Amino acid sequence: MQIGFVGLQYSGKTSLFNTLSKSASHALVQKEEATIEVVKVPDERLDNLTKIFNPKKQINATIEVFDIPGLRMSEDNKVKITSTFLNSVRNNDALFYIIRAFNEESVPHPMNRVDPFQDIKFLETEFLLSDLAFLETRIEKLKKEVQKSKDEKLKREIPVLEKCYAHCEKEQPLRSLILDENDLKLLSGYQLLTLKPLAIAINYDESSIPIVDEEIITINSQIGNSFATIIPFFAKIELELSQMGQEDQSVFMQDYGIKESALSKILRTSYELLGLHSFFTVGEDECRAWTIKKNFNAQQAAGVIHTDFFNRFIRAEVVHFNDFIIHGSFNKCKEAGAWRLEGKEYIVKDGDILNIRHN
Ligand SMILES: Nc1nc2c(ncn2[C@@H]2O[C@H](COP(=O)(O)OP(=O)(O)OP(=O)(O)O)[C@@H](O)[C@H]2O)c(=O)[nH]1
Ligand SMILES: [Mg+2]
Repeated sequence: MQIGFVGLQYSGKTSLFNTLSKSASHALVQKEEATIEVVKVPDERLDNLTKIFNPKKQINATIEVFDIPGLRMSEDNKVKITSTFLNSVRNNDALFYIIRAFNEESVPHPMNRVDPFQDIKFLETEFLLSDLAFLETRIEKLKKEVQKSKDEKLKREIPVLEKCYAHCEKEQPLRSLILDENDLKLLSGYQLLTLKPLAIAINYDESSIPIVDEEIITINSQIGNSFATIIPFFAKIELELSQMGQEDQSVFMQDYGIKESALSKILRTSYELLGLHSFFTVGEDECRAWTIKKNFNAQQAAGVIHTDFFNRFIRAEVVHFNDFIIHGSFNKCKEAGAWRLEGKEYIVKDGDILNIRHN
């Protein structure tokens, strides 16, 4: 799963990116000019399991974060979207607009303003235009092809694309269009930008901390029904925060009145946007968190561990993390009836500890 940081130049994308990478793993991959990093998802439950099982290693779930260079002013004094930029944006499962709300004279804004709402609108409009242009071309091309080939499968695409086009024409992002599973499947290859799950992360000054909740309410009402989650963060102080030990961090956050770190907000929001959650496997060798879609059944979850586990699935032994902590061991869980054998249709819950029986 990959999330992308998208925005105008100097909005704080790399600063935020660095707060994530400082506090996490360091598998740094350079891709063209943009940077991708594999970020460990912190999970206290997994830390607890590691304390109990004392395995050789702990493996956290990971998520890939893509820091895309921002849009800048070109020679003709306009901020223009480039195809390199759009291609970088397309490559993500979910987008985070990183929006500037901090004032800093030494850092220019490409349009000489500090106005979060206008910046959000700018990005939304550009992405809508990109989707519109794509849909228009695609519909035209499909119609010609269908006329020639009479291909029924291609023919079925046309009304779905036309529905999308009409929605974009009303200046509404595709995220807000009701689409069924078939529509979504058909559209999935197209990487439409306004269909991607979206969060808007706004970068405030530390002096704005006391008024940030109000600010977010205002911006929420300004953007209306755009189906995006808005989260505030404070790049400058959070960078300091990410370099501290855990205890200092909590003292520091309390002093500043920061309720949750940017890292935690970004990862939590990513899981929500993408409809993900975690299950665990435990043992002497490793305690590990695995990421799955919320509707995955036991067999699909087993397949995330290993394709053989999917193919040769028999049953899953299941104990929920909370029960495990209450009872203290698998045997005690069995005695208490908190240990279960589930078949492949069982929908795995967030925090389940699984052991897959296979042949
Ligand atoms: N005062 C202040 N400065 C900030 C804040 N966030 C970022 N900056 C500064 O703004 C400048 C740009 O920050 P970056 O994080 O590099 O911005 P970016 O979005 O990655 O920029 P591009 O990659 O060029 O698109 C740096 O000098 C930062 O130190 C903030 O919250 N407050
Ligand atoms: Mg940057």
